[in-house]
Amino acid sequence: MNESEHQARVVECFGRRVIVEIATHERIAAEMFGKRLACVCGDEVRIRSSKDLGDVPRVVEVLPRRSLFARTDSRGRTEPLAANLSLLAVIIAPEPEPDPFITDRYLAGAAFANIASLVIVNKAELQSASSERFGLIVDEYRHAGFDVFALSAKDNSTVEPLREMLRDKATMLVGQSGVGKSTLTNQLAPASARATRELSDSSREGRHTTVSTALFRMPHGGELIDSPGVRDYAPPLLEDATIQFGWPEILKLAPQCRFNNCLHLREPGCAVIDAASTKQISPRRYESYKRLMNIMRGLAPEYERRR
Ligand SMILES: Nc1nc2c(ncn2[C@@H]2O[C@H](COP(=O)(O)OP(=O)(O)O)[C@@H](O)[C@H]2O)c(=O)[nH]1
Ligand SMILES: [Mg+2]
Ligand SMILES: [Zn+2]
Repeated sequence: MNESEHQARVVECFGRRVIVEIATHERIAAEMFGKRLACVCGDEVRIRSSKDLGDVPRVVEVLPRRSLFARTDSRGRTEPLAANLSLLAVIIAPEPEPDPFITDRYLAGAAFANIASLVIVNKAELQSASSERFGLIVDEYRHAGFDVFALSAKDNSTVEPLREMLRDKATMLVGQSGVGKSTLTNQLAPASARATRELSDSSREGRHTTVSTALFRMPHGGELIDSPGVRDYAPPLLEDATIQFGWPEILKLAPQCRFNNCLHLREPGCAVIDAASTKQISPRRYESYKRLMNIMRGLAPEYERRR
């Protein structure tokens, strides 16, 4: 038989069809072998090629993942989004109108998956003209202890410090549609040539919005994954007591609560409730923590029903 096996990296997925990068950095089309095998962008896989002309290489094995970033869909099912990430960069911008609760849940999702995270404030050149509300949102992330990078994806000179930071990391860019993920991808990995959204005047409908998750190499080192915009994000299902691990400022106060199993909801002697009511931590971020707990409790029965 004229067959050979190689290790490869999944850089884009279209259902059963995938694009993989092989050792020469060449990108080739491949197909999943068998119905049970599934992979996501960033996966390390083994592909089997045959020398027969016209035969598409098959992905025959997905290698163990160093990390897996996933979401929960509305039915409580876990949907993997990307594998082997070392950093999740959550982008916010003064426009479109930010929903900080989505950003909170992304940051929490990274923590639950043991992936480092940071906040990128894009379109920084618009910030002075933007609402006071936006400035307060950015401050909340700084106070909660997250790394915050402000830049303008359209202005290469402002991107330089981030480029350094992302070197030798595998980073996924996430955030609401229109915050500038694809624009930043083009700046950091010019070969990616990602389509960015332009609003057409007649309909105000977005054109050229990103439809697939895809991995690119940055010329100075590091890998970057651009992803389609989302309307919402919820992490995979969690126990009540685990949710606080997504809120560093809450986790820090938890040892001061009267009860060591405190969920910071209504318990007496709760240091987190005290801190939120005196604005020592952001009341909105605390609200966000309680919201995620409600979402998780609401999804759990859906999930149980499906088993
Ligand atoms: N003013 C300004 N606009 C930007 C900046 N970065 C991106 N945009 C614009 O924001 C819109 C959405 O960008 P895009 O990269 O498609 O966003 P995505 O949906 O997150 O991938 C496009 O019209 C971009 O030109 C920036 O730094 N400043
Ligand atoms: Mg995009
Ligand atoms: Zn408490």
